[in-house]
Amino acid sequence: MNRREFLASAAVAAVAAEAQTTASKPNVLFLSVDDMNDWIGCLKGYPGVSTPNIDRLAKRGVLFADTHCAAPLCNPSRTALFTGMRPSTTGVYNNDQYWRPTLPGVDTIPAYFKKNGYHVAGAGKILHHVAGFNPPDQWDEFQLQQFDDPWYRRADWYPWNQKIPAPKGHPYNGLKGFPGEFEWGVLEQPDDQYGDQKAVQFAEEFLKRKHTKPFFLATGMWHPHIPMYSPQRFWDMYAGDKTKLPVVPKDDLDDIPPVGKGFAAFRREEIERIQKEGKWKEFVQAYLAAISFADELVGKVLDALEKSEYAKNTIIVFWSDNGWHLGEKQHVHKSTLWQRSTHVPMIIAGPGTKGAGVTRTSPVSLLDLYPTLVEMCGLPQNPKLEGTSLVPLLRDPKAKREATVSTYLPGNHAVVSEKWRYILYSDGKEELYDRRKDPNEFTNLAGDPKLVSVKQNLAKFTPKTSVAPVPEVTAYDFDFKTYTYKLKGAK
Ligand SMILES: [Ca+2]
Repeated sequence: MNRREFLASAAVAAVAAEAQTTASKPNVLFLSVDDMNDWIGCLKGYPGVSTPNIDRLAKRGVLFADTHCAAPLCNPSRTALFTGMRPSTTGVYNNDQYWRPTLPGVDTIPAYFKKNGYHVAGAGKILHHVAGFNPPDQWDEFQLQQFDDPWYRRADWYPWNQKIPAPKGHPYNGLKGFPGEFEWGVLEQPDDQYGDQKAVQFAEEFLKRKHTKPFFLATGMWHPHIPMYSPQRFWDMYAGDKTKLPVVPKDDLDDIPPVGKGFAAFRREEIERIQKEGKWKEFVQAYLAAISFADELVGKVLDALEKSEYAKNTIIVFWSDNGWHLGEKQHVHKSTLWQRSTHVPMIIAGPGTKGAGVTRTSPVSLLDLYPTLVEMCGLPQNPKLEGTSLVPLLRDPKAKREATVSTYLPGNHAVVSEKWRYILYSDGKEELYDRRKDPNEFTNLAGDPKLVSVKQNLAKFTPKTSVAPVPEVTAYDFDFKTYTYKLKGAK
C-alpha cells in the first residue's frame, strides 16, 4: 500500500468508525408544553385532572417531581434551557429580548446535536414564538408554530402566520373590549384544525420516515398557554363541580415584600375583570380543558413513536417551560418566584433510564436537561453549560440534589430545597416558606430570627453576579427573510 492508498483507507476506516458510533447513539424526542403547571395526574397538583398520556409516560420513565424552571416566563426559561446558561449569565431575563444577536458562538441544544452528527428537526413552539427567536440555522428542518388566535397575526412578530385565516367569533369568552390573548373558548372548526395539530402531524410524519443518522426531534405544544382554545369534549370533562377554585386567603400578599407584590400585580386587571364578571371558574375550567387537550396531543406523538421503528432507541424528554397561577396570590399569569410559577412537569424515559415509573423528589432544574442529554447521548462535554447532568439521579435512587435556583428579572432569585423555598429580591428583601408544612406558601417566615442560618445557607446558591439585561427587541431592525439583526443606528 502506498502512502496515498494508506491515507484513503484510513479515511474510510475513520468514516466507518464514526458511522458505527453515531448509529449506536440514541435518538431524542424533546416534547414540550407551554405554561403547564403541576396540575397533572402524576404530580397530583389538581385532584380529578385527566392527563392519561403524560401519566403513562411517567409510568415508563423517571418523573422528576420537583423540577423548576430557570426563569418563570417563556423566553428566559426556554433560552436558559436551550443554551444551558442562566439568565444572570446571558442577560436574557424577559420576553422582549432576542438571545441570538447577543450570544454569538453559543450552541443551542439542536445546534450542538447537529454539530455532533445528529439530524435535528423541530416543530411548533420550541424557543420563544415571536419572529427572531427560532433561527432556521439551528435546525436541519423546522416548522414554525401555527397560532389559533387572531391576536397572533401581527405582521412584524408573526410574518409566517399572515395568510392563515384567524378563527371567526373572537372573543369567545365574552370579555369584550379586552385586548389581546387573554381568551378562551371552543373554536368552530374540526379538532384537527387547531394549530398544535400541525406540530403533531410534523412529528408523526417525521417518525414514519427512514433516518440514516440519529435524530433530535423537538415537538412543542402551545397548549395550555392562553388563548385557551380546546374542543368541547375537554370542557365537558370539567363541567360543574369538577372545576374548583384555588384557595386564596385575602391577606396572602400582606407579608410579601414590594418587589414580590409588584410581580403579583402584573396584569392584575385581568384577574379583577374575570372576578368582577363571574368568570373566574370558567377561566379555571378553560385551563383544565387546555391541559387535557395538550395531554391528548402529547399522547399522539407518543403513539407515533411507539409505532415507529425508533420506539426502543429514543430517549423521551417531556417538559413545560414554566408554571401558571389560577388566582393564587391574586395573580393569573406566571412571572413570579412562587411554586405556582416555577414548578413544572418533567419526565425522562427510554434508553439510559433505569427502572420504570420511578419518582425523584430532589429539586432539579430545566437547566439540567442540556448536560443530561449530552451525557446520555455521549456527546463531547460543552463547557459553557451551567446545569448539572441528571444521569446520576436517573440511575441511582439514593442520589440527591441540595437546591435549585429560578431567576426572574435581574437580581431576583428563588432557591428551592426539599424543605424550603427562599426568595431573595434585588433590594435584599426576602421570603421563606416551609414547603412541607405550608405547600401553598401562605406564611412568609423570613422574619423569624431562628431561621437566619437557614436563609444564609440557601442564599449561597444564588448566582454571585447578574449581568445587565441585553437590549430589547426594539433596539434592532430584524429581517425575517434573511434572519438578520441590525442594531438601530449601527452602520
Ligand atoms: Ca410559557
